[in-house]
Amino acid sequence: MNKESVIQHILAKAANSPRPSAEAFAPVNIALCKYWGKRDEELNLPVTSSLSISLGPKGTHTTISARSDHDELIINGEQSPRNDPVYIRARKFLDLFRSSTVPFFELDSVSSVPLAAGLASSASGFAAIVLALDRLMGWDLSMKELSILARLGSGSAARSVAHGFMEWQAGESPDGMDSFAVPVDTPWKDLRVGLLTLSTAAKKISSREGMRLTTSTSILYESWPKQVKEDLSRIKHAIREESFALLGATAEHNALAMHATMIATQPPVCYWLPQSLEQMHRVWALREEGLPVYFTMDAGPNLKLLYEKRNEAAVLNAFPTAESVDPFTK
Ligand code: 2P0
Repeated sequence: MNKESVIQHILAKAANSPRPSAEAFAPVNIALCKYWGKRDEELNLPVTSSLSISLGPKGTHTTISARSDHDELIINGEQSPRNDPVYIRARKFLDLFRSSTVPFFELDSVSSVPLAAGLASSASGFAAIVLALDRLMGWDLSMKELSILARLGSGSAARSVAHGFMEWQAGESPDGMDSFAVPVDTPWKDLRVGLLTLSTAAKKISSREGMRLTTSTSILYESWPKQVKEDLSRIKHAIREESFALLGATAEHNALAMHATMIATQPPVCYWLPQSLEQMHRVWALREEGLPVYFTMDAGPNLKLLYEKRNEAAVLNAFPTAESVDPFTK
């Protein structure tokens, strides 16, 4: 099964009333229970389910227009050079949606997080393209279908088609029609995420390559699906009960378990910098002193702190460079 046939299947029943231009916003999402490993690389089908929280106003705003002659891609105000990997990936994704009525696109994408720095910019980027395309072409697709299309661009983009908590259900079907994200509809008004950016340099090993190395060579990967099953159920329980300690402890443990599987890869996939470890120790020390703060980390050296509104001042006092985000404002 390839991407083209999945798209054909989804668009076969879709409406079709193109307009000249459309725009959309998709939020960044931070996984509390991570996606790490694919069972199908072509369709970005995951080995396990995962669960994330979006970052409210942080994300990607994309304007897309139909063009008849050639593509025009502007990312963060810059006309990307043709050999830039971000540009190549976006163009390849757009290739999947060209038609005789709309052979080329003009895309203007502005992201409020650094590209390729483990801050999930590709997730909001691909989700925003899909949401904007849906409006441009007048497809009027369901959230499930939009999530499937976004997944074809980047796995984690499946979770960026809506705000709030999103659970990406792994599914079982080889065509991935049952692999999409659904909202976990429980707003948690007092939850906060602190972005502790230690480096914005592009990562040396892409998530795709990191996942490939981990699934094929890490001796610890065997236990990952079992870990996710337990963590996912704990996190869903924590969300239902608004139990912050359970949410924070499970999310932190899940992130560390994911990084352990990566580090046990040959050659090692280690996204941490010395500063990352230093900040982890600071979080643990603060917790020992009684401040309920936890962290999660993705495929990069930066920490995302988890805490509640009532402890926001204390967390920002301890981490003055952190940017505090209320996930449930837009
Ligand atoms: C996540 N990450 O659940 C995990 C945790 C990074 C660590 O999803 O190859 O950019 O496009 O499917 O989605 C980053 O991987 O990878 C990611 P592709 P993606 O957020």
